[in-house]
Amino acid sequence: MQAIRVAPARSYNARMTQKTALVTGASAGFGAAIAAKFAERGWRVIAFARRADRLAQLVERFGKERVHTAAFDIRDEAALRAALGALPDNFRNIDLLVNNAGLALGTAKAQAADLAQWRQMIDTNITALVALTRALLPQLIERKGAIVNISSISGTHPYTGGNVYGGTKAFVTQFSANLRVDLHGTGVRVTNVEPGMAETEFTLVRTSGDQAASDKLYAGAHPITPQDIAETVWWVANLPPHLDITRIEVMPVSQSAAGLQVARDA
Ligand code: NDP
Ligand code: 8X3
Repeated sequence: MQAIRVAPARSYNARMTQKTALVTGASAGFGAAIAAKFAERGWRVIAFARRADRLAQLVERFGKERVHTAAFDIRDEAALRAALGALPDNFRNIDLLVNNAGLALGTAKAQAADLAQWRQMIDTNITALVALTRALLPQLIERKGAIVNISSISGTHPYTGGNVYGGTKAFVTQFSANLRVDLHGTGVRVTNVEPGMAETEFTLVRTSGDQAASDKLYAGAHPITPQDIAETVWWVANLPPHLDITRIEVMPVSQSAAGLQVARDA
């Protein structure tokens, strides 16, 4: 009988330490969970967000060799370029970009919405995302890396008060699709993740700190958790290199899309 050959054991960490992920919005919610998951599974992680104290928790947990942080407003393109320029040598070779930083502001209908809030969503969810993506594309191509964009079901399914937030996420969804086409033949993977209702700081931010509104929204809904999305991103980023999950819509079982309405005699 032929002997079965067993490959020499290598630790999980030893296999993965060469890889580096850059995660935006890593101070809370999905981004913090994604950064932690990749760091704990052996990747180097670059964590961007505004709140330095939150980012510092990642360094405390995983150490400076594993996590590098930069605290700045991602809408500030000069600060973004400075943060990229200041990456330590061992964090310079980025294999995965997770464009996660983003927000919804306000729940008012368009006719009552605040234009400044609309601008902030566009500047964060769209303009900053494309600026960072453009800056990293050459090295992602060189390294046959991957991009995971965190979009939203609100980019596909309209709802009252979703107006510009949903518009920004529709942009992200279409940008992901167009990136895939432009990157055809480069080996770079692009995935658009489209989560539904998830309990993070999202609703607190959207309602300017209304904890009761946030609690009420999620009560009894068994929403998506940050861990769920971190596991999804881990899965798409670690598939064999010939596979690209182009889009993935993730909802809690409790949520479904029920669309059309009719105004009679309007
Ligand atoms: P959180 O509010 O918990 O996290 C948002 C993250 O984005 C924070 O780390 C925040 O960091 C960062 N961020 C926001 N604005 C800026 C900025 N100007 N500069 C730098 N960082 C910024 O929300 P989520 O984790 O839920 O959101 C993450 C992504 O997921 C967003 O793009 C959101 O649209 C999307 N999403 C959320 C869903 C949900 O139901 N929760 C569902 C579908 C998609 P800091 O404040 O420290 O700067
Ligand atoms: C967040 C999901 O449905 O609250 O993007 O807009 S939703």
